Amino acid sequence: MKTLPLLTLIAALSAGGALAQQESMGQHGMQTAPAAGQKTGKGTGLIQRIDRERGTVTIKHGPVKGLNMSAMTMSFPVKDKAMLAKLQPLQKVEFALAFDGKDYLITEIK
Ligand SMILES: [Cu+2]
Repeated sequence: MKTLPLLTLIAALSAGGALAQQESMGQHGMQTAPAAGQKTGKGTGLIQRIDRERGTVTIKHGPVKGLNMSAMTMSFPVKDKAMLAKLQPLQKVEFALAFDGKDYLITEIK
């Protein structure tokens, strides 16, 4: 039975290989497909307040198409605090909004 350890090793290696392949495919799928329930929309509005520390911006916005949101004033977190650098209160902006089923996130604002 000298060959048994070798066969066991080959079996383990090929099983590990198949697993690694599955994992990389799974990661690939996660990167390309949007998260379940993810929706996006675009809106325009007027900036009311900017919180550079928290990374949020309060916008008096019109209806947001794609997200079923009517006109209102609300605060949104931004994807990257650096996005707030050039914004000023009372500035008119266009923004892209993502909703993951729970939270809103501004992914683009100008
Ligand atoms: Cu709103």
